[in-house]
Amino acid sequence: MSLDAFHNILIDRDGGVATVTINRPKVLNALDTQTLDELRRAMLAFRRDDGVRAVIVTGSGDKSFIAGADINELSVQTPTGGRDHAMRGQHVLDLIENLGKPVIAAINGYALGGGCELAMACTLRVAAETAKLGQPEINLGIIPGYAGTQRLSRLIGRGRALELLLTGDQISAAEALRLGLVNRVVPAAELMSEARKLAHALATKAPIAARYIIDAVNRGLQMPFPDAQAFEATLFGLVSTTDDMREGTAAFLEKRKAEFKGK
Ligand code: CO8
Repeated sequence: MSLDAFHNILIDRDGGVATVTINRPKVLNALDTQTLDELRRAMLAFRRDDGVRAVIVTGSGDKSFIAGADINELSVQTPTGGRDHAMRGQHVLDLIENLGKPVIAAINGYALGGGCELAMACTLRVAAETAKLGQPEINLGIIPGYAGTQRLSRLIGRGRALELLLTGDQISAAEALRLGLVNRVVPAAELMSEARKLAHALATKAPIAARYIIDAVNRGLQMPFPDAQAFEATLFGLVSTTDDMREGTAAFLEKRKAEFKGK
């Protein structure tokens, strides 16, 4: 992937872990159309690249992860333009959610509106103690448009989601942890090292099993329970055909560490 192709995001590779940094510090890393498109292209490249086993998404600076969609663009939006914009954003977040490899949001500050929505599309969320999360759209006279109403209620439950959506309040990282909106909270100075440690640990796991787990959870949640069970069983059958299954079970029996190849 050519790094020159991007203006609003930075990409870093360290072994099997790719880190994407949203880099628009003057607007607290707000997502405009170009940034969303760059994110889309980066995610498609990661999906194709078998060498990428885990991805971290974070924001530049120490103040903001993503302060939402770019309000300069929202303020002049037409009804059809707004719908298209929302659908483009939803498509990019769907790509992140179903990348087939773990994506970790390293929430280094404000994760508001579209920023909180993007974090929720990630597989796991690690937040700095100083992070603030929320869906403040109602204060702008709008509603979330990147599926925040749906992911938030699925992640933390309908009642808690409605409270955050209707008040527009910002909550602390500690409160987000209590609600289940983030997985872990760490001191700000340790955020990136913790996120990298977690990403590298996940990158050593069996890639096909990781992909099927993400698929079984994400798609299974959209299905009636018996269909989801059948889907899980089918994926179980498929994973049983892999070299990684033979390697993982043999390594256990031989009391050694498994070396997964993603085959
Ligand atoms: N868009 C554009 N610019 C922004 C944004 C944003 N989301 N957030 C901050 N900025 C800009 C500010 O305008 C300011 O610019 P300038 O220096 O030129 O005045 C700069 O970033 C620094 O911000 P502040 O001076 O406001 O910094 P503070 O520390 O005082 O406050 C806050 C930080 C609390 C994060 C504050 O900036 C804020 O409230 N930002 C807006 C947060 C928000 O409402 N986000 C939700 C946006 S709506 C959304 O995300 C909907 C997503 C779905 C859209 C669907 C498509 C149609």
